[in-house]
Amino acid sequence: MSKVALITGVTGQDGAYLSEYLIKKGYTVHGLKRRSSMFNTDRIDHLYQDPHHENRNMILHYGDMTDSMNLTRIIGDVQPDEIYNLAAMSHVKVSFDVPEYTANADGIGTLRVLEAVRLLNLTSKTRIYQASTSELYGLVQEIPQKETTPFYPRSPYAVAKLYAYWITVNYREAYGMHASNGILFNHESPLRGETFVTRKVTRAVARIALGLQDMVYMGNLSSKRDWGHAKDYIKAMYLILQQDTPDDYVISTGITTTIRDFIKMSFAEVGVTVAFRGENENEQGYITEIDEQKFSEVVGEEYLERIKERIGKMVVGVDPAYFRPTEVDILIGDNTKSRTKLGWEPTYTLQALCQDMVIHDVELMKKEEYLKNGGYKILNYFE
Ligand code: NAP
Ligand code: G4F
Repeated sequence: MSKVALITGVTGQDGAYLSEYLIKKGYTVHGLKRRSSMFNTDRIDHLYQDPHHENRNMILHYGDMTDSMNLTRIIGDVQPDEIYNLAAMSHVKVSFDVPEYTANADGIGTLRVLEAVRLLNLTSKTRIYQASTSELYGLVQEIPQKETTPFYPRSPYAVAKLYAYWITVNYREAYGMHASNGILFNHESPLRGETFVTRKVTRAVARIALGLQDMVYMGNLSSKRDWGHAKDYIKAMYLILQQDTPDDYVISTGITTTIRDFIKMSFAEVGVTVAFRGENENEQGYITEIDEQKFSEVVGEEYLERIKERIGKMVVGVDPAYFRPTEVDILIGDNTKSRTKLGWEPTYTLQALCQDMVIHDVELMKKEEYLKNGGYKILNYFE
């Protein structure tokens, strides 16, 4: 009998990689998808099977984290061995705009899942993974952060996730449920949402290299993040649920980098050297040099003349509109527990991750429809 997993947030970055990973392991994967006016299944289209297909191993259900009744019905119908609760309004800056909704979906949504499992008498059958976050550390109380570091959330998103973290611990202790938190530090990939900082940068680098746009406006360039590859991090989620006893784990690389340095690394992937001058909102990044051979190999010789005209010109500016009311200045995780207890370790370096994203975005932006439409799909618009 194959194992049955239910993934909330199946259409997101992690949901897509995790679905693929579990299907390869022989699981039947059920995914919770909220209704939208467009399909919004781009990340999982290659896995989706038509309902008329026999013996499907990927099945989608309409549902929403804000609707207890549908969650309870779906969990009752699916009788999952494992639930991966990944659904969330996951953008920190946007959570300041929609704090009540964020609390409902990210905080109470987690309670709804746990309570459904309890009410359906599935506590001894169903294991639960809760997508907790390094944002819980916020105004960090210790460097690096580990499982015992006190939390100090700095956004409505992080406060909602704090509730989700503790309600997961509480259900584990109160009802003996196999419910665990993965405290995941930032993880990125070519599937990352376009308004998170790494993807915003790699898309912009690709478009600037191809001459489709002149520059990009960013927010705080000095904050530091511990970035890993989502493909590594979803493996940790799986491992957490395979343990005999439930527990909470930090998943991180242990290396932290500024946004500024990630921008430089991303331009370097296409052979473009960028230097910064100025401070705070007056800081600017401009092109100082071009490695013509590298640029030609990665982007294409036909784009070389245009980018050479940009030497000495500004390609990165700062717009305070992207600053957050309260910022998380530095995140760096100590992954000793996950290494020793789960046997997990990251396989991608930051440079390999950056290269994966930049090359993907160069190819994406070259596609005819992006060029035809100008590809102006929200780069500088939101967050
Ligand atoms: P993501 O790409 O933003 O995906 C979020 C998923 O949740 C999407 O499928 C989204 O559906 C769904 N969703 C949002 N609100 C919902 C609602 N009310 N009902 C049902 N589904 C809803 O996020 P991710 O990067 O894959 O992250 C997965 C989880 O890990 C999230 O809980 C996030 O907060 C957490 N996390 C992420 C990171 C990271 O660095 N990526 C680090 C730590 C923790 P749509 O496709 O319809 O929008
Ligand atoms: O990429 P970000 O938006 O990610 P953030 O806020 O760290 O949150 C992500 O990681 C969390 C794990 O720690 C997850 F829980 C959460 O769901 C999400 O996936 O921003 C990273 C940093 C911030 O300091 C931000 O101020 O980049 C800075 N930044 C600078 N300019 C920018 C920009 N962030 C965005 N999104 N856009 C900018 O233009």
